[in-house]
This record gives sequence, structure tokens and C-alpha cells, in this order.
Amino acid sequence: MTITITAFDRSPDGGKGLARDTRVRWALEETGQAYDVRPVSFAALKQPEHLALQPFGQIPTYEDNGLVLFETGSIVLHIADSHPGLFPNDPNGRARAITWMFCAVNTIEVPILDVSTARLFERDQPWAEARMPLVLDRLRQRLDPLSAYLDGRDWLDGDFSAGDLMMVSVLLRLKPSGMINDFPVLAAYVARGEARPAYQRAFADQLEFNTREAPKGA
Ligand code: GTB
Repeated sequence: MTITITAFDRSPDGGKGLARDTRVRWALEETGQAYDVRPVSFAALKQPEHLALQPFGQIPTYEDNGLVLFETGSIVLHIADSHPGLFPNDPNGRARAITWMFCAVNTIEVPILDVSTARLFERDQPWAEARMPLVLDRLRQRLDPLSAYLDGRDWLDGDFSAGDLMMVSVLLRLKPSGMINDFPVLAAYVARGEARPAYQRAFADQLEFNTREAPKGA
């Protein structure tokens, strides 16, 4: 059975690669796995059929041979465990790569999402202007040490790993606003990730998917 993932029928970003199916596509490309993509409309996300796969009505999901997963961190970890290419062979190296995966989705992604939420959904609130510097400062408190750590390193821990895949994916969220450029070390790190052939293939595929012609009669 071919691996099947779900993605937005059409991502609101029009194919900029920011929706989270991109990181799963990237992991599958890094490990050379063929996969199908099942588009899900916003309405269908909250229907029982999809909720049975993803209790929060979100994309992406991952299905393979009866196994159903959600949460991109878990999906990428499973892919990295199942196929060579994303985890080092030694157990300690694998444990460190997983540590960076958790760091990406917990320590770094959360304050990035807080900034996005403040900008997109809270800007009309009477307290929005006063709160914004606090939210930005909290993000900076995470990005400064990450930048210091990465200074002089190509990747987080030796060779590229699933930790880098998750970290670069999370940091890409800072590109559209230009905020990544305040952190040249991180901007260069993200650019190294984007330059990987597997990322290029994943990005091109999601772009094609999100700009495909709608089926006739749809
Ligand atoms: N923690 C989960 C994971 O990592 O898998 C989060 C999954 C998630 O947030 N999925 C989003 C979703 O399905 C899509 S990626 N949202 C629909 C909903 O909650 O109803 C978030 C996203 C969406 C769109 C853009 N964009 O257009 O720029 C960027 C990121």
C-alpha cells in the first residue's frame, strides 16, 4: 500500500509551502518514499471521516498499511525511524536528533505561532498594540540562543537530520514577514535547508498541487 497523506485542497498560502504537509512531503522525499496526497476541503476537515484520522480536524495526516498518524513531529519521527536518511545510526545521535525535533515544535514553533496569532487574529483587540512587543521579545529570547548555537555549524548536530528538517520547517514561518533576516545565521541555515534537493522536490510538488486546475464540475 502506498503511503497517503492529507493536505489542504488548496492551501490559503497558494503554495508558498507554509502548510504543514510540506514538512511531511520533505521527510518522504529525503527518505525516497513514494506517496499519494488526498486533498481535504476546509468543510471536510471537520467531518467525522477526517476527525477519525485527526481529532482536531487538521492536516496533515499519514496513513500506511493500517497505521494512521497525525502531528507532524510524530509523523516525521516515524518516517525517520522506518527508513534510512534522517536519523544517525548511533542511538545517542538519534536521541539528540529527537531532542531537536521536540525543540523545534515546542521551544521554537510555539512563540513563532504566538506572533502569527497576534498579527493575524488579535490585531483589532484594544490591547494588541501594547502586547505585541512582549510577544516579539519572547520570540527573540528563543531565536537569539538558537542563532548563537548555530553560528559556525551547518546543521544542529553533525549531518543533516530530522531535527534540522523540523527546525528549518518551523523557521520558514518567519520568512514572509522578513523577520528571519534579523537573524542572518538562521536565515543562512534555512537557506541551506531549502537548497536540499529533497526540499526542492517537496516544495515543487506542493506548489503544483496547490495551483492545479480544479477538476471540471467541481
Ligand atoms: N500540531 C499539528 C501538527 O504539527 O500536525 C498542527 C497541525 C495544523 O496546525 N494544521 C493546520 C490546519 O489543518 C494546517 S498547517 N488548520 C486547519 C484548522 O485548524 O482548522 C497551519 C498553516 C495553515 C495555513 C498556512 N498558510 O496558508 O500560510 C500556514 C500554516
